[in-house]
Amino acid sequence: MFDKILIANRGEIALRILRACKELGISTVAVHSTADADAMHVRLADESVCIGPPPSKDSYLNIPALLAACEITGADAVHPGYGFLSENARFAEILADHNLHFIGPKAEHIRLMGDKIEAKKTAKRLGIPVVPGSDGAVTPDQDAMAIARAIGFPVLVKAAAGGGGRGMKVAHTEADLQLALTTAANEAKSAFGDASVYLEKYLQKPRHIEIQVLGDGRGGAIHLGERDCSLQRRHQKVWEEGPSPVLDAAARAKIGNTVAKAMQELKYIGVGTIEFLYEDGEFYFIEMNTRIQVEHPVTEMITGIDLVLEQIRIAAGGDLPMAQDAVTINGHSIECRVNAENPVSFRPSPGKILQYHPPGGLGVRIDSAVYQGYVIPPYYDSLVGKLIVHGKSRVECLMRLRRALDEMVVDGIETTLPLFRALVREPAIIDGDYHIHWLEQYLAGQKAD
Ligand code: MV4
Repeated sequence: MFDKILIANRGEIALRILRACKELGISTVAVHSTADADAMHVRLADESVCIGPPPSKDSYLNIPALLAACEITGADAVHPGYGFLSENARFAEILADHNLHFIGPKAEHIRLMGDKIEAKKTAKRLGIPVVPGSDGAVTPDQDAMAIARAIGFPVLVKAAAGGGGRGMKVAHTEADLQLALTTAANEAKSAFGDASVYLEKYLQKPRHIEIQVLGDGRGGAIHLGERDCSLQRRHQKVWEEGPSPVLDAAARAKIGNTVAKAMQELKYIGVGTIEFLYEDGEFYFIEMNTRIQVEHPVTEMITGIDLVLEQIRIAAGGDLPMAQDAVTINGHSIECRVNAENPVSFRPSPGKILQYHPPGGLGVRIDSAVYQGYVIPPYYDSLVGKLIVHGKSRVECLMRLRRALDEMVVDGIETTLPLFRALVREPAIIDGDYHIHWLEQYLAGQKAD
């Protein structure tokens, strides 16, 4: 087991990792920019190192500074959290070159899943259902039209190096296709340095359902059910829940076992999330994330498995916590990402938190690193904290969420709490009857009112 873990992140996920380390008896090194000197994870870590000025490129993305911090403190492993360097294969390799352990998948798997074309080819080879589309990259001069006709319009042009919604263009008709290809390729070239694009059938109103997996790196892998993340705004998840309101046990077992088997074949190590679009009872693979995700607490609440603790144990050579048939989905969990943003315009609202009262009670969890008097810096994401609620059923979970939201106080800055107080009372949400475009249509309707 590791003696000392350097947490190469900030905010709530740094605190989350720190908690798992403490429960494993592992000492912790916090790193921070000058803007985060008063951050909670710095206060609670055994040691802390300032790694640079506020801009991420000069601090949390500064690999030489992170290596120096490992050297100074004698850390033997690094946990990247999510975002920043968490899916940077080169970082994983550099750590290995310095005899430091990267708590995450093998660099080859990070690289593989970072290329959306290779990821899709691998998924298909491993028996995971994928969206109908081109077999690899298409070039504007290549007969992309024939491929698009075979798929059927509307089609989506996607950047191989994209992901998370970046570098996507819809072509509704043949006339649109050439422009969509050229625009997507040019944008991909300037955004990612790689102009490769591929085609997919455009699914009009799917849900976003992702499967959590855990692999031991030796051919063992289990799935831990799904999270429905369809409520998004501009590709930012807002409300995530598990299990999905539209999946039954048979559908869950079928797709879960398909994914677990694929991870066994890959000899995948650590946590991973396979993202699907789900429409008319069919799953379509779109991407795989090779990191711990913001919304991991939803899975923890319904399975009772501490995903970050398992991530660390498995990285140190440990076995999976249980066999697949011991994984049970108990009750229902919903996570709301409370951001320091105006709830209508979503304009960031950094500043000092004057009053902070988190809700409590049975089945209520707050993953947050803020406190009364904390100043939210303008340099990073605007997450105040994640309100995660669990109930024996979705109805009980919704009622508990409504109570917790009404109890929560964050004064001094604007937050998206009012949005969640409205959503939890919205009939379509109460019925679980929504898709990936539902929230933006709802917000547009609010603005129109
Ligand atoms: C799609 C799609 C429809 N059809 N692919 C957006 C980000 C990345 N995860 C993939 N995304 C999409 N891929 C096909 N073939 C619609 C989206 C999409 C989306 C997906 C999940 C959650 C929210 C979304 C919002 C807009 C578009």
